[in-house]
Amino acid sequence: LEPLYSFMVRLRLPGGLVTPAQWMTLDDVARRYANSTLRITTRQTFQYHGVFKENLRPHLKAVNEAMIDTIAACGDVNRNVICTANPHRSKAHREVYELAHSISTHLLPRTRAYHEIFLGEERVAGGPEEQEPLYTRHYLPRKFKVAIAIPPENDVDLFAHDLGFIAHVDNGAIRGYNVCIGGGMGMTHGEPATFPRLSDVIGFCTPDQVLDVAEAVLKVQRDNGDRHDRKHARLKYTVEDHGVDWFRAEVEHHLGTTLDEARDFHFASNGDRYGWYQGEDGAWHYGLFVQNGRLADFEDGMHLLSGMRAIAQVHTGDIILTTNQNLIIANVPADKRDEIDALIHRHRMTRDVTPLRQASMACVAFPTCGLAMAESERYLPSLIDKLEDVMHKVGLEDNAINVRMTGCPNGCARPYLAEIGFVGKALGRYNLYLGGNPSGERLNRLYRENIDEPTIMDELTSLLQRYAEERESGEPFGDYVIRAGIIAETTAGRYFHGA
Ligand code: SRM
Ligand code: SF4
Repeated sequence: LEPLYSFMVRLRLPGGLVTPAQWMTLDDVARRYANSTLRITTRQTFQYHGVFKENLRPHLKAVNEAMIDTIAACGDVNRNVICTANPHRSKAHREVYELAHSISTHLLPRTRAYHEIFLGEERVAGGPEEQEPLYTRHYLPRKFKVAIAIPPENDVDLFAHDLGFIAHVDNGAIRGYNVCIGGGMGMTHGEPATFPRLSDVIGFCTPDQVLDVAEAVLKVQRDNGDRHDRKHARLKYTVEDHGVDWFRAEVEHHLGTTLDEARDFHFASNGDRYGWYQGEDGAWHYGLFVQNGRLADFEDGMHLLSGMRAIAQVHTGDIILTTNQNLIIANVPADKRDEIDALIHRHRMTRDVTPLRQASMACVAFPTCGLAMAESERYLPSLIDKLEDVMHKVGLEDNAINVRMTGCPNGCARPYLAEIGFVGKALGRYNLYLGGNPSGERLNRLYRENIDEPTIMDELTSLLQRYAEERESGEPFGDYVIRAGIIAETTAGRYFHGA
């Protein structure tokens, strides 16, 4: 008798767009082959949990029939390419969405193994001659992540990824992209040689150079990344070891040309927009808050899964996932808004959600993540309840403070960018980090180590009270704690653990 193996399935969905017809399939698959939930991830795609081994093939086949795959969603390859959400908002948004697809396709492994193993394609013996043109025989030293942002929005946390492109928009048209290299979040508790790092801007390229630049950066990492120590194998350490100038020179060597001078840019926020808003062409979009990305029919009557299914049945636009684990019902004609509103209402898909909760994010952690040291997705909502009470008492109920939690230091919810970050150490115990900023451009720093909920509440109650009394007009919490001397600013990843 075989153990009841159960899998997680992660889709490749560059830019996070799903048509209503695809949504129906993805929903069917969740109910038939998984645990009847859809989980929006921090990389703008879906994960399924609880897929039993016997259901794995039917699951992937069904998804494939909806023109979606899971290729390179995991592994030492280029992962799901993320971009500022919603191609229907403007011409520039459409362009970066298409670019996310192009980069994903360009950097996709060529192997047919996926089709052979999961989709029933005839199996062909591989051999040394069957080499990946880009990845060659040994693939990359480690995962590789690409993000594209359109300022002033930094919903993708542009500086958290191995490679980032910041669109330079002039008169509504994208003239090119600042190129950023060397971001990453993961670290290991107690190992200061591992640290989160923000990427560096190394220059500017034109839109038609982007694929070549992406390929060049990938190749520099492929050939120079550390293949001996997986904890030191991400591109961020290659940049730390060799220097930013060396890395840029290597990229330029592959390109056969130099990158242009970086352009100025300004990011205002790394959050999402909620409720109804209009795009450039007048069409409407509805940003729906999905707590920690979990779409399910909850026992308290909030039926997010069935509600979205009902919406997909009547919706004529698209549905877009965001990198903050939320979704957008996009491209809604004005005369369809009431119908969508009625469905949102009928399925109780929104509540009075505070700005604090809207700005919160948690990774999956227990029960499915094998690397979790503490709860995250299942715990953060109740901690937010308590923090909401404090916010209310000190008169901050209308304020958003970016709160993120992960069950271990791998950083899947990008907690080291949060104004208040919690990182699991053991069951019920977290490291508390302070000092990120709401535009996702500054790392936070460890404030208290290995603390339980009563201590978390004591610490944050007094800090929030001080913040309410002492903050300057418009000053975000993350800036305040630095100005008030509560925590020192982290100026670079290598100083994350001190100095
Ligand atoms: Fe992650 C591993 C979940 C985004 C850094 N991540 C995992 C695994 C697969 C655990 C494992 O290896 O066994 C988790 C599966 C949990 C489960 O039960 O579903 C997991 N990561 C997630 C998701 C679902 C978090 C979420 O709640 O949304 C995100 C799915 C991404 C996707 O759709 O592709 C997710 N992971 C991230 C991010 C954020 C991002 O990409 O923007 C990071 C930090 C950025 C970075 O890569 O530096 C991240 N995940 C990691 C790491 C640490 C990597 C490192 O460099 O140290 C691991 C562990 C590893 O790779 O060894 C990991
Ligand atoms: Fe799992 Fe850790 Fe990622 Fe959370 S941060 S999903 S606990 S690997």
